[in-house]
Amino acid sequence: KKAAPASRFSLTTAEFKESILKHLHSTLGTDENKASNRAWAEATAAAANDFVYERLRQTQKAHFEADTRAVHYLSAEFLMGRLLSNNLHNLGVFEAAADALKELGHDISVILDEEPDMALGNGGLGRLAACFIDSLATLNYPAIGYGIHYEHGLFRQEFRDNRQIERPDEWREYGSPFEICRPESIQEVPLFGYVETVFDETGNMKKKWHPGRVIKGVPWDVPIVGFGAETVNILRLWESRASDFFNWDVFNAGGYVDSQAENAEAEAVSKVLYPNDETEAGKQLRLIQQYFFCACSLKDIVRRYRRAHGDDWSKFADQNVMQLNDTHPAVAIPEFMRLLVDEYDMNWDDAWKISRSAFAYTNHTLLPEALEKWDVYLFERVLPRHLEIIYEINRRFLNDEVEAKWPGNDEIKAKLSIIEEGDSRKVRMGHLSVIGSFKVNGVAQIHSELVKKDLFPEYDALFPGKFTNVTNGITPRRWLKACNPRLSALLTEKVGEEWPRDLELLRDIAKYADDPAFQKEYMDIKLANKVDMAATIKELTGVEVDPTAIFDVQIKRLHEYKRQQMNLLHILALYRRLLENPDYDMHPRVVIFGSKAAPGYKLAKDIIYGINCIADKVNNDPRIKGKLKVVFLPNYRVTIAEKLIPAADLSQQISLAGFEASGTGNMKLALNGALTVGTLDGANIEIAEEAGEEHVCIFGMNVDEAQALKAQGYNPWDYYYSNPELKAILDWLDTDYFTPGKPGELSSIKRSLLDGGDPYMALADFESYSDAHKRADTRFRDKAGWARSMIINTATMGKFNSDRSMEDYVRDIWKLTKCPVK
Ligand code: 26R
Repeated sequence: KKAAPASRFSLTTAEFKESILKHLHSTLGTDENKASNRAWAEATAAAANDFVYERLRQTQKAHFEADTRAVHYLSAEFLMGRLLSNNLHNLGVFEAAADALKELGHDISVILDEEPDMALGNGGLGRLAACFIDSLATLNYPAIGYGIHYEHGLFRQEFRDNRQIERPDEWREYGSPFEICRPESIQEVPLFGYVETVFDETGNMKKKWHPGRVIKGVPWDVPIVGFGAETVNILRLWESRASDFFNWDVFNAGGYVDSQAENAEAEAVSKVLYPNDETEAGKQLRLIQQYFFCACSLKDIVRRYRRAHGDDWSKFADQNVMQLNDTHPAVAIPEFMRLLVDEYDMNWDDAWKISRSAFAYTNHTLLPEALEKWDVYLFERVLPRHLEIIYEINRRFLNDEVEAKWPGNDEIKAKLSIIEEGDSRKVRMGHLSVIGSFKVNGVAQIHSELVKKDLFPEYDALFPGKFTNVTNGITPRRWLKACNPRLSALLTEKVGEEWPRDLELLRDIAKYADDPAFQKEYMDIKLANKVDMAATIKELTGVEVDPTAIFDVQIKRLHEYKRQQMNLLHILALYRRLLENPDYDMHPRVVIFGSKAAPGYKLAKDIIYGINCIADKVNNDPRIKGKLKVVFLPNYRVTIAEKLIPAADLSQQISLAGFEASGTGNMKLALNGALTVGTLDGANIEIAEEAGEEHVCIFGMNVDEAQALKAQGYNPWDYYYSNPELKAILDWLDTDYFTPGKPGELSSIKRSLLDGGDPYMALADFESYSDAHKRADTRFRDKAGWARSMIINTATMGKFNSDRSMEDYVRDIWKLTKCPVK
């Protein structure tokens, strides 16, 4: 049997089988009679790598020879998930591998389950970076992802007595077949110390940084296989180590033990991913992490440029663009200036011109607490020369550009300054990023408007045309083809096999939206996915759920602005209605959560606890006859998302309008057929536009209404006193109904919504939210109407292909040309 036709490798099952066995013997050093599942997985990965490395070599050769412009995607996070299944799909050999393993007596899904997730990211921003590098490789663009080789990715979540506890993630405890160490490209990174002013032979003033420490960055390359495997790009992740160079003195002084302590300190830099999502911690180690990977990456980029162009810097910005994934890598801007001015003796104006033509910045959040600011004293201690450079960037910006536009206006200067004055002076990384970039983009239409209107209005006036939008996207390879094989087969049968590249082709299935035979096929697939998911739920939580119930899904990081607490209130409302009237007219429903809370975010953890306690009560209450179930899946991650998304009926996207920059889970769920219950926020607006309002359940205040209510003075108590159901369920939280013998354990949730002022106005939107769920329930029971809506959702999500996002970036920002690889 031949492999799937998408493959450039015409490979028979027998050949693949032979290759797996060969690697089992000669790469893994084991034998088919005693090999563990893990060994089989590694042998399969090694067999795939034979193809991956060959295409990697060809790609690097083509890029070197063409010497084309490339994008460098700088991101502190890449949330890759598992790689083996994805690589097999993109190589076009998934079927061959499955058949080969089967003949060897193994089920490929069991073997694939051996692989831990590569969870080097928190959520949306990190997963976006992973989708983007998939698309860039698929579209044959020269691109490198640069990031941090965290030893521990996002923590593993467990529940103890219904509360979240965090355990270390061990994704590479016993090595990984998906990365290649490149010691030949190690970089040195200076830190701390002081700056000396010196004068050269011609009397020019120069700054000399005497670092207090040097650590080294070791690059690990993860091959990124484009769909069809024409291009294989790389993701280069830097691991920190003690510098041999630096440790030499210590060794000579006989300080063997001290040198071990130095090793541990240096290794701490890339040891663990900060699990904060949307709240800035301001820790020294985090700033060092950011500087560490930017410094390594820039030196790598400069080395590659100089290999081709020597001392001629005139083409640097023609050959290179550096995209900043949020402000986390913003320190790359002063680092690049330092390289040019201090190390390559360029004058400031020329250096600034090159730098400002080479950086672009993506903003992912408007939340004030997520906008990075560093204390000046901390910055000065860690990066003394960079602080000077930032001051100089700022001085010139304020004196030349701001002064020219608003002469003598000190108020505006204070507002636009990179330095925030006050009790403690701070470096504003967002301002630095805007000033130092040639383009700034938001991640969905409305978000990009708000970036201009509310976050950076004066910058928009000062730099017309700098601000732009690129709506996010998701890779249809992972988020439909690989994760939903049943639906994928049906789609391929109807529209052919090109849809994973050109998702717009799925529009064609809209013509079957009213065809009863197609509706049945589509809904049978949804049901089969739900049956599988029900088994997974049972296995992970012990809860039995009915696959014919509505699967009502909210999966995302836990944050007040995302309003999981509003979902919790709705569960209580349904439960109460069922208790008051056992015949309450609703279709059985399973409310499913997947979410991690930042370890220091008390209220978020209380909300998880609350949902788990309510789940215990609801799931075991015979009075409601199984009509309502609540499931909180532990340790939500990419791999759980891949299982759950194909099984979802409802997609909850319920942030307060104006706060969710885009969302990308919303796109994945809609593509797999789920109907959005959502606010007019982020990309929900564009999803509703594409699918048509009648195929989504929109509720709540829009951005203007939410801003107006806030401005007019929002009082949550008004809603508490005017809505008796809402009052009853909030008061319920003060009792011990869900925490027997321990009243008050859920009170913090109520308090945050009343005394706490309900900052995300959940109570204001509650009634409209509850009505949206009633509409969803009614529509679900209209079998044909529901099938039609699901089909339309799948058919109309073409816009959210991350390939389209990449083409937008290429056209408006990066200006790349494709580099075909033989
Ligand atoms: C500063 C630090 C603590 C920090 C802040 C915020 C660390 C990480 C974050 C995560 C943010 C930036 C994030 O993931 N934002 C999400 O980006 C997605 C991709 O653009 C959006 O879809 C999503 O709406 C947004 O919340």
